Amino acid sequence: MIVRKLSELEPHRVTEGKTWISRRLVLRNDQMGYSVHDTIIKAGTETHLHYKNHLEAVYCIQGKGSVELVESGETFVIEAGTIYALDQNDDHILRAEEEMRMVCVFNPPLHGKETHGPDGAYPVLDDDGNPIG
Ligand code: 9YT
Repeated sequence: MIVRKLSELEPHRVTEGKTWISRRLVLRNDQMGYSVHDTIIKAGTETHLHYKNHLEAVYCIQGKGSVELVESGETFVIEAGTIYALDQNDDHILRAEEEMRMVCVFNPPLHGKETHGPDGAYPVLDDDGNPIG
């Protein structure tokens, strides 16, 4: 069994983007088949994301903002107690009115070394952190 505390995460489990900081509680090398992140989205920010190679579910447990689907322009209010699941690898824009705290689950799991491409996607990495495919 794996037991891990947010307050004791090793540095390789913490990654910061321009608009967010993500604490990866479970990663690919834990061999669970998904990764689990506790992510803070900074207040007043806008983030364009398009996980073409991953399915992501995002459960907001704190704060308020919105998510816009780029293709349709449809916008949804996201607040504590709301989950959105990008089941169509949806191209989207996340806007944080307030600081938001999100629990994110990725399938396939993130390795931890990924960086967002200009298109908002992450590559799929193997156990050694090398690109697959
Ligand atoms: C909600 C979202 O996808 N934010 C970007 C960071 C991502 N959760 C990650 O890499 O942990």
